[in-house]
Amino acid sequence: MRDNFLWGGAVAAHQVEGAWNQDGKGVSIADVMTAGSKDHAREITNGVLEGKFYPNHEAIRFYENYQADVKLFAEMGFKCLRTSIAWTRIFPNGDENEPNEAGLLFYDKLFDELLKHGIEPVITLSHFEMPYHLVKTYGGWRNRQLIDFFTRFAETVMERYKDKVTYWMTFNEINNQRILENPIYSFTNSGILYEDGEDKLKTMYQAAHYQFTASAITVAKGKKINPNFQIGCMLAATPNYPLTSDPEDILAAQREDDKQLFFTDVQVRGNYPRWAIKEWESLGYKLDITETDLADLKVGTVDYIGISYYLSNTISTRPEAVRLEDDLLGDSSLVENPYVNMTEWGWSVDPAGLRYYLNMLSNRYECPIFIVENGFGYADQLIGTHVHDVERIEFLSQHIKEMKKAIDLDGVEVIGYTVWGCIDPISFTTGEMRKRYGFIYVDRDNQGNGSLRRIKKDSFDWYKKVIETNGTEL
Ligand code: BGP
Repeated sequence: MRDNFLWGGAVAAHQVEGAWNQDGKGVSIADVMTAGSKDHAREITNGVLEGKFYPNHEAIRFYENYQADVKLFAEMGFKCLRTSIAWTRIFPNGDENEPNEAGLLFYDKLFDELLKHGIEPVITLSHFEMPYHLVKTYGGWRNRQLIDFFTRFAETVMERYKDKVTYWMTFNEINNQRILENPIYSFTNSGILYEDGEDKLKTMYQAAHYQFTASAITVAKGKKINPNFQIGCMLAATPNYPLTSDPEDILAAQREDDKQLFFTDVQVRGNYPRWAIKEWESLGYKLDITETDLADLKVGTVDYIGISYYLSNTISTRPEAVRLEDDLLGDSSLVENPYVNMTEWGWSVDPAGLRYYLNMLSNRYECPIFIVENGFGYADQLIGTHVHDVERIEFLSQHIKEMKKAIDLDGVEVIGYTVWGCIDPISFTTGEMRKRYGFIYVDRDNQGNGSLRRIKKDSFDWYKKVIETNGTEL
């Protein structure tokens, strides 16, 4: 493990900050989504607030508590904190010409606080929190104008924080928009709700193209602002295993990997993979892709790949395979893997999959990888003043071991590892508080009750030791 390895934690503005309409902040798409649970989906409202419970409005009030929270991160020895800049604090509606100074000031204060403790901010520019106004008025990323709005936002913050932030990422889990069957993904990635009968795949490709272009322009602009900037993409990394050695299963799994890596292919290599161009031809898609866009994609390739890793998928076309209820891929190919366990939320637990995927990315792209999310969602119990989260310690320790094998034995270049939800956040997919990830417990429940008091879990001291020993003591 290198000495300057970036150990730390990760959150996103909308999942922790709260203060959803304070100091000039505009309404983001996260602010119009109601609470859900593992059994009922979050509702995407039309932005008219009708007494429903919107968990992101208050979240865990990091906006007011950031100093005390950063102190706890420092106590664990964090080298970095990954968070996002809420687009709506800077450009409340997204289409203004001038930024909101109060919003810019908040991140000045947050980054100064982090740096004071020797913690480097790692910043995502768009983490499921675009201005809702851009959805209503422009149709979200269906619209080419979004490229200008996004790049103006990106340029503004990169200019402002050029001496405080080195590591940036453009779009969080950009490949999630590939999941066409669950509206939460198109809405949070792209601000798009598909209409009945719409060719979702075509719309998705168009929106992704505008995002790729915006990302590439951002990389180019960022490098002009500060040549030392490291600007990455961000991929939800989910290996797709074939269930059997039936060649059809192998091909189906390979195709699924390709669909996921389509996004990284463009952002790392700067051009579209050949299979995608063939697919567009055969489906008769004429996308709005200009020569200038293609030139931008070539110039604005990323410096590193940020990944989130939680689980693996298993794929089969065979009739006897046991299909998963939650068929996110939309073609009934997701099946049970008899070799891995599932969490309460149906996420497989597969530490070796992390090593496998790191190798795959490293071999395919030969570029540095930053694990910016890995974590264990669990319904932790507060017993007296303690949370004995042994399951989380076990999960993280197994994953770090596999990461170390990838680094030490396989030569993969991993620059850092940040544990998702280092302080309990609002869950993104379910909007719950009950699905916790933190080293720090936050006293708040699914209905929004609780004192918001912070309590160290057992994993707090464990992770402190991991960082102190640079991953030796697990
Ligand atoms: C990723 C997101 C995060 C985060 C995490 C855990 O997809 O980038 O925002 O929340 O998943 O997901 P969840 O909160 O739904 O358990």
